[in-house]
Parts: sequence; C-alpha cells; structure tokens
Amino acid sequence: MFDTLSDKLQRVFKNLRGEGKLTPENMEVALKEIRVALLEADVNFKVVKQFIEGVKQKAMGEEVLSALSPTQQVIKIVRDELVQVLGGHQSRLRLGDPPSVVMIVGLQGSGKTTTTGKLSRWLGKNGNRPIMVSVDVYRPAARQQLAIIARDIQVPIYGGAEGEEKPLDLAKGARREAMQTGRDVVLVDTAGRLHIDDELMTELQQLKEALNPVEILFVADAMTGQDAVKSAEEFHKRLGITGVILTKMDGDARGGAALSVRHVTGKPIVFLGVGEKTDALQPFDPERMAGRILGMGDVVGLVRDFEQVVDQKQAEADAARMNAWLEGEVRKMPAQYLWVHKRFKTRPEGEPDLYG
Ligand SMILES: Nc1nc2c(ncn2[C@@H]2O[C@H](COP(=O)(O)OP(=O)(O)OP(=O)(O)O)[C@@H](O)[C@H]2O)c(=O)[nH]1
Ligand SMILES: [Mg+2]
Repeated sequence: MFDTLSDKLQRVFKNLRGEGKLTPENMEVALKEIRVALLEADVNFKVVKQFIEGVKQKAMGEEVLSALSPTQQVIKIVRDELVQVLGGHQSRLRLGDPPSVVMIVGLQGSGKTTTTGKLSRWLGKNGNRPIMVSVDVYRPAARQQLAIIARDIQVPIYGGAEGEEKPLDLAKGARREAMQTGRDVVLVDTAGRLHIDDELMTELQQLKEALNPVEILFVADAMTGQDAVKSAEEFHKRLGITGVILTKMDGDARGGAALSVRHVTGKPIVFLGVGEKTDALQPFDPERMAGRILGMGDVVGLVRDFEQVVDQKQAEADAARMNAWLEGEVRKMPAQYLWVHKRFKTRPEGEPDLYG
C-alpha cells in the first residue's frame, strides 16, 4: 500500500535537495510531479486539485519556515496537506446512551461481516460490552458466518426468536436482548449487494429509522479504489453515513480510496482493516497515515522535533541579532544618550539611579 506513491514523493523531495531555496519555478516542477503521483495512485481528481492548491498556497505564502531547507519545507507542507486531506485528526466512535446501535453497511464482499467481528472485539477490549446481530437474511450462510466469528471472539450474538425472519425484527430483537442482558453496543451486520439498488437502500433506511443508530459505518474495500469512493458517496447521499472503515489495507491497493474518501463524503475514516483475522483492525490516524504515505516512518515525530529545534535555534538567533543591532545603535548614539543604555544594561535591581 502506498509504495509507489511513497517512491514518487521521495523522488520529488530528492530532486529539490539540490536547490538553494524554493522558487516559483522549482515549486512548479515539484507540484507537477506530486500531481502525477497522486493521480497515478488513483486519488480522486478533485482531491488532487485541492491538494495541489493547498500545497502551492502554503509554499508560496508565509507559512514557510525560513530556517528549513527547500526539501524540508516541501516535506513539511506536503505532510501537513496530507494530514488535512485525511481528516486532520483522529475520529472516535461516538457511542451514546446504551444500548447504542452501530450499523455496518456496504457493498457485497467489502468486509462487513469480518469488520463487525473485529469491531466487537476492539470494543470489548476497550471496556464496552457489545452484542452482534446479522440481518443478512438473503444469503443462507451469512448469519452462520457471523456466528462462527462470534464464537471465536467470545462476543454474544443475537440469533433471533421464533418468527423473527425480517431484518427489522431481528435488529429490534437484538436491541431488546441488549437491554435485558446489559450490553451497551449493538452491532448490526447488514446485507450487501453487488451494486447499490433501491431495495437494499429502502431496507437500510427502514433500519436506520427504527434503530436510530449512533453510527452508520460504511465499509469500503480499499482495493477497489475510486469505486469504493463512489459507492461511499452514493451511500452517503441516500442513507447518510457517519464514518468509513477501509478494509484490505494490507493488500496492494494504490491508496486512492484512503486519500479521497474523506474529502468526497465529508465523513471521517474511523478504522482500517489490515487483514483477515479478528484483531486486524486499527483506529485510523491521519498523522500516522501521512507518515506512511511519505514513506519516512514516523515523519510526524521527526517534523515535530525539527520544529522545536528550529524554534529554539530561531529564537536564539533572533536574540543574538537583536543584541548586535542594539550594540550598533548605541555606538551610533551621541554621548549624552549613552546613559539610557547604561541605565538599562548596568543598573542592578535595587541600586540607586545614578544616571537619572
Ligand atoms: N486481507 C484482508 N481481507 C479482508 C479484510 N476484511 C475482510 N476481508 C476478507 O474479505 C472477504 C469478504 O469479507 P466479508 O466480511 O464476508 O464481507 P461482507 O461485506 O460481509 O460480504 P457480504 O456479506 O457477502 O456482502 C473475506 O474473505 C474476508 O476475510 C481485510 O482487512 N484484509
Ligand atoms: Mg457479510
């Protein structure tokens, strides 16, 4: 993931290394290369446009730290812009009064059932008491699949009472069960379709209306790139999602989905699926992700340390310059004004004012 994009960005930075300072010319070249790298990584063109615009403004504007070399400046600007595009800050699940309902939605095969299990496990480890329910009544093995995962992670599942065969009844039953057994989060694994269709959307809307979920998480397969982004946008228009979980981030997707979905839907990425096992789930952190994309390990920490050093050095340099200037000014002064300088520089606290 991101390997090609990382390589290309590294090359841009390397090319800048020889430059003395940032000029409109060398910046133009760098921006063009960054643009191509992003498009080739399958990033949505609107996102690329906004990204380049943001970098350009920062590079040419006043936000540049003059103490940094051109390469460092561009790395920092690109990093900051990546963090921005990825959502700025980490988003947490917002769980309300128990039992909170979390709906897991998405296209067929995107990873909903697996993610429902992963999320339950994660919630359990973080002090919650989840219960799961599958309302996928169309595929015979679907509910069985969630039941197997449930056994594996030791999280209860609501299997449905007599006569409960409809998605809505099953979900309501699960919520009732949660209240009776003191479970604080109900995860609802919904059915998927190959394409967005009215029937599915109607069913999801009905579930939303009846359950009043605190979160509707759209599960998107990162490997499908812009298709994942398009379906996220469509789901959001028709259902109103609250967040995105990108799965299969362990695969060799080019990263376009991760970099586009926030901007296109306006909704945050909350988790990443990074494998098939139930513990392969990571809370999404824009800063960490930006570091991964830049392919520089923890570039965040590096830049932060660097900024601190720069600030410190800058402050010292400013102070030294100020002192030198003062000395120079004093030397230029007529003798009668020298007492001012002497007074401020030499009178110890509490001494009588001999110069006044
Ligand atoms: N490598 C990898 N595989 C994943 C990840 N998440 C899910 N999968 C796999 O993707 C396939 C589909 O996952 P499911 O959870 O069944 O997907 P679904 O959305 O519930 O599918 P439907 O119910 O048929 O719509 C399975 O083989 C999972 O093991 C992930 O993060 N990484
Ligand atoms: Mg499923």
